[in-house]
Amino acid sequence: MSQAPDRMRVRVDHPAHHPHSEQSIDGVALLTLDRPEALNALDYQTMTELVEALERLDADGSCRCVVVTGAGEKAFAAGADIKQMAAATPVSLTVANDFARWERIRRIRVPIIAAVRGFALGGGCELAMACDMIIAADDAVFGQPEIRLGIIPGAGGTQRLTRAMGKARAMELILTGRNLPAREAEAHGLVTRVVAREQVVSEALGLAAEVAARPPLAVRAAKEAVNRAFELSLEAGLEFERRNFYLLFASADQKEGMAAFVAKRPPEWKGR
Ligand code: DAK
Repeated sequence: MSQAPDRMRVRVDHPAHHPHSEQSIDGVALLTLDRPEALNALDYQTMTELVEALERLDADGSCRCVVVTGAGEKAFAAGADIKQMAAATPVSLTVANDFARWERIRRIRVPIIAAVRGFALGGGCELAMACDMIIAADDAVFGQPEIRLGIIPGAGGTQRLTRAMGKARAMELILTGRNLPAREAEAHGLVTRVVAREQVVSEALGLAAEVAARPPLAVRAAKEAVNRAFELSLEAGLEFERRNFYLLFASADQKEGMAAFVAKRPPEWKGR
């Protein structure tokens, strides 16, 4: 059944405390793909809301880390919306320029953690891989089933899965469309860690709170540098790392971090 078009499909929360502890989670935002009746399939509206929410949070200096998860029992996201995509033509895809939204996710500077329960298939798997880390439930299932629909992954699957797991494994998954259970995904380096289903969001929020407590300029530089490892030659990547390393010595937070270490006190970050 389709929903009323005016219903928001991405929920934005700013939890004040970690759900299972007193830990403050200042600076952490939780985005929930909220279309459980369609297994959070990423239709145009959902993708637009997701990208706009991420860009708003990225522009807001008080947000230091974002967690993205899926509502309901069954899925993080079961892919792009097949019903919406079925009638597409090369021309309609070119006009819609859907790839631009995915490109905008790639440009988000604040770290993003995917908290994956249940299915992360097709575009859902690609969205999780576009995030910086993945916390997976033991019932999580990853996969690129596009081949079974007569297409191939379109939002980075052939590239990111291959970089994460190597050619031999990515080929098998993409050419067969086989689902990959969480433990196998963990063994092959696709996910940061696997936890019990009930703990996925709290684990991701806890990790996000740790990242949010680190000096934000250094965090952003580190995210950017790690991502360059996938795009640059080793020489260019090392050069990029070194330049950013030098640059951070112009920040108040570098002075503070090192002074606090020497004085044996906790640092107070300024984000400058
Ligand atoms: N799209 C639309 N509706 C979906 C959906 C999807 N991907 N996945 C599930 N649903 C809907 C089902 O149609 C059903 O709706 P009703 O029939 O009740 O109205 C409801 O969610 C519950 O699903 P099922 O009844 O199928 O639930 P089951 O537990 O039996 O099966 C399943 C769960 C995950 C195995 C199954 O739903 C399934 O196979 N889903 C499709 C998975 C899939 O093939 N995903 C890849 C889609 S292709 C691009 C960016 C991205 C992409 C392409 C281009 N550009 C930037 C241009 C990505 C492409 C894809 O992701």
